[in-house]
Amino acid sequence: MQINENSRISDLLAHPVGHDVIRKVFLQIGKPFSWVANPIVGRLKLKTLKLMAGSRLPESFWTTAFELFNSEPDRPSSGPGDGQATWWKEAVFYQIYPRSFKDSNGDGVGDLGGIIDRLDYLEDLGVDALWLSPIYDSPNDDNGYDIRNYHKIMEEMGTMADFDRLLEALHQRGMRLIMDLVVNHSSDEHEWFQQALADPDGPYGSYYFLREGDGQTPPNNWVSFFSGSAWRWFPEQKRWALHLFSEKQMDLNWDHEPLRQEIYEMVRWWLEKGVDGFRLDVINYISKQPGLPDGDPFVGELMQFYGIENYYYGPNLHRYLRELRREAFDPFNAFSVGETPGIGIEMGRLMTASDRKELDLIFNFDHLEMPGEVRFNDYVYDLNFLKDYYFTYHGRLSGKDWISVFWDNHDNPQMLSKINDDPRWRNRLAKLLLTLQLSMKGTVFLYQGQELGMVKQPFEHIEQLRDVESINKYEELLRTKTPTEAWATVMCGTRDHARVPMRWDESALGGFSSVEAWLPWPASDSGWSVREQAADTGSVLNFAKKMIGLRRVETALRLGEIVPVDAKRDNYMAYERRYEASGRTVRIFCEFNLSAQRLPRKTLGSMYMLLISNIDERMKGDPGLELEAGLHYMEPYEANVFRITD
Ligand code: ISL
Ligand code: CA
Repeated sequence: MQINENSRISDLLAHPVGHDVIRKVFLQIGKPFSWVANPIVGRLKLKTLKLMAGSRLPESFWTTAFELFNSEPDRPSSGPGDGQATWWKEAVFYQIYPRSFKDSNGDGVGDLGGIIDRLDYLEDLGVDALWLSPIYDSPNDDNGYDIRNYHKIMEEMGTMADFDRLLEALHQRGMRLIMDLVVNHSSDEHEWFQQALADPDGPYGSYYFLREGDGQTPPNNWVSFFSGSAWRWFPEQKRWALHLFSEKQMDLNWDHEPLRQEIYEMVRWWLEKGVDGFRLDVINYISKQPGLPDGDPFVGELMQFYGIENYYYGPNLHRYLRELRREAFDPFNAFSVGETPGIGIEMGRLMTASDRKELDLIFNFDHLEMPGEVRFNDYVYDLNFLKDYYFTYHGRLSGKDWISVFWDNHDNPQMLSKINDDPRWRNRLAKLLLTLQLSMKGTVFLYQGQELGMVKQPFEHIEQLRDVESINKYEELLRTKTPTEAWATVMCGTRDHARVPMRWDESALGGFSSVEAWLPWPASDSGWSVREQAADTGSVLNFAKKMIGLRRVETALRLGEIVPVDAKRDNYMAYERRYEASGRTVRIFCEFNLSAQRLPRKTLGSMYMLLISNIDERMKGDPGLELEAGLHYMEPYEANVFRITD
């Protein structure tokens, strides 16, 4: 069914793209989605809505929206899954940002040798698989997300021999490795782009988006995620080149068949080496609207990035993903997780349902900021929102769907700091977050430092930052704001919070390197290093190990159904994980106080056996008895996991 002016809001919400776009718009403007989801509003026709919105939503917006909705004829599949066991559904992944993990040769930059040195640590932590942020040859304009040579290891990271050693060592330990695949763009220093510049009308010219011009007006109004126009002018060639990210990250033209074939061949080359899969950088951006039309200004203002509706769910996206899987991933039975900014629940299902043969998983980002907020805003994150996100998400999935569970990575300040930066709660809240993540249904992706309760950094001025996004953003803000205001904004959202080195010990250089790191910590953080925490039974690190271990032994935590309990209750989150095995149901009960206040609660009976708690006293003595004796409240940020016996 086509979506048009005569469609009702309920028709729109039944449409995967319609549903996700409307949900996104409500997130963006900070209004509750329940407003449109209500049946009375649902009966309204879109033309009524159009009338009500009047000039606030220009005609061009409606044209853009209808085109986007109607570009998707498919509906997410329903019904049970194929019941096949797959390692990646049960795995705990650990993301390493190699520059900041461990330096092995004293140049201040983390490297492959450093990761090899710390494999015992990772194995002991209990993680099953590593994801490495890019380690390929790169001029490092965006720390390796600008690749110059896909077949070579970045000099700072080591050699191909080091890589082979790492892969072998991991496999010997029964662990797996996935690489970062950055193929929406390449570095401007990549040979393909150099060839394209040498002869823009030759074979490599079509590998990119090159457009003739006068150097004054870019071909369209699209903007870069790293500030300014998305077009860079090359005076010698008299051409513009498209770059959605930094001006050294040139977008590749996936509509050009030879380019796609080169990419598939490169992916096969790595899979032949034995890597177990890939995380695919901004993979939903690879198919651009033909003709690269201007972005709608209304959408541009709303989403903060002009042009985005022309490439975040492009016309050939599904086709290219299927081709990539068929040509490269499937022959090796390799795993894929797509990084997909802007993709909502239903569109995500269309990219990952097991019968669609596209990706295995995606990263949906809708939970990382509260409604109406962006990463650079100063606000407090409310865990009730995270609760609603997961309950809603799980409520919409079928047996063919599976999701990723994450909230920290190299692009985002730590969730822990966004929720409550009072040092009093750091230990307990870090443990709550680990308990929640590791008892949630879905594939867990931990980011380095989460197991230590790492937090945002007290950077003081822009010279301390290295990230191209932060530096460009600061420059851009200075045009309209004072330096103090500009700094305050950058400080809230800078990706460098997540990129400072791991602290291995309490020494000044943190045991990371023998010299000052490429991105030093602005302050010391006594008590929170790996060495200090390893020696402390109450540490976040030891808790993380226990919780990962619990997930490993409790099948219900990995594969069980998730059943929300008292879902409407504010500041309280609880669910059961249920798993049928040999005729009986294993039931695990997880409960969380989402606030910094005590929370009254009903006494749990003796059939609740405590498995883990972030309140040490709860774990002493006979947990069953103590709970029966009357536990009428939960402590601030308390998190418990019980087995329900009968
Ligand atoms: O920058 C954004 C908007 O503010 C993000 O939504 C962005 O699209 C997303 O973070 C993309 O990230 C990935 O690709 C980038 C790289 O800099 C990031 O580190 C990587 O995770 C370009 O390759
Ligand atoms: Ca090094």
